[in-house]
Amino acid sequence: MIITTANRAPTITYETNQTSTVVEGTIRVMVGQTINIQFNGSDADGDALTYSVNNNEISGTSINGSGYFTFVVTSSNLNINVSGDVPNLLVQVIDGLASAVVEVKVLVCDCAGNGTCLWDRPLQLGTPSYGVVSCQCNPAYTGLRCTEDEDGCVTNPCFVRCTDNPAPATNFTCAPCPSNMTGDGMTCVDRDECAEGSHNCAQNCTNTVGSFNCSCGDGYTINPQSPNTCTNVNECLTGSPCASFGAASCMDNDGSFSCMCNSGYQMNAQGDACQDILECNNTSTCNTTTSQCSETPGSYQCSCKTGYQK
Ligand SMILES: [Ca+2]
Ligand SMILES: [Ca+2]
Ligand SMILES: [Ca+2]
Ligand SMILES: [Ca+2]
Repeated sequence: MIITTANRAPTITYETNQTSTVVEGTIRVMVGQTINIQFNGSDADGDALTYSVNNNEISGTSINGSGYFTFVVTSSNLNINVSGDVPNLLVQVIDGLASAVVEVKVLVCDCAGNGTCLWDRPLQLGTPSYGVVSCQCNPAYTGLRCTEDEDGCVTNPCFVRCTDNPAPATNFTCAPCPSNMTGDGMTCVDRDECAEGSHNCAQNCTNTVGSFNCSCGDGYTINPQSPNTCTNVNECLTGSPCASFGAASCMDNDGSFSCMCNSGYQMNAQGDACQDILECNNTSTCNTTTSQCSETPGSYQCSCKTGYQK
């Protein structure tokens, strides 16, 4: 007599290894790590059991005959595309006729070591059952997976030229301000060359935006061959600056000129005119016994008194 009974389906349970972090039934793993799980199938009929992972949809997964599961988690193994169906990580045990299936929920952090894993949604890719979490990139990095060097020059922060600092350095470096300006490279303002003493004017300096101008004081004029230097003006060559002095001649000097009274004249007390020297006031000018002194402009004459001759 043959007794037949209906096949009873197997059951399956699992334990993650000690190193896996499991939160609310979901394994949290960093890219580069390996997940190991021991699956335990049992069958009330004592049938031989075979384990499998869902049709090899996910690269890097394997399970041996004892139910020991391995998943080498790399970026390329994840097999989650931006578009298209997201696979579920399913492990199956079959007794030849019936099977039991269990889903392993996995969230992966793939921030290239340059960011913080945002384990809470929104996800970067996939589903809450099998997905990649978003990254909060460290300041020097950007991109979905924090693999790109953030361009510190995007906001054009420099006055002249911006150079991005390569990660892991942050921010940017500004070229120096133009030589005629001063500042930190982000902000450049006109230099006051006159106030800071960096001008090369021989005499007077006047600041301008972007440069400065040289000028000369009275008695000097800008040297056309060297506009920062000043040359003496020869006032004696222009007009007759001593005309008001009368009998005077002009003597140029560096920065000015003087009016010198001609021979026979002397400067008056006010210093503004040449007056005739009254030689006859000096009794020794002519021999008063034999001659008569008479003034002439700029000189004098001794004329013989009656009874005398030269
Ligand atoms: Ca950068
Ligand atoms: Ca200036
Ligand atoms: Ca002069
Ligand atoms: Ca005289």
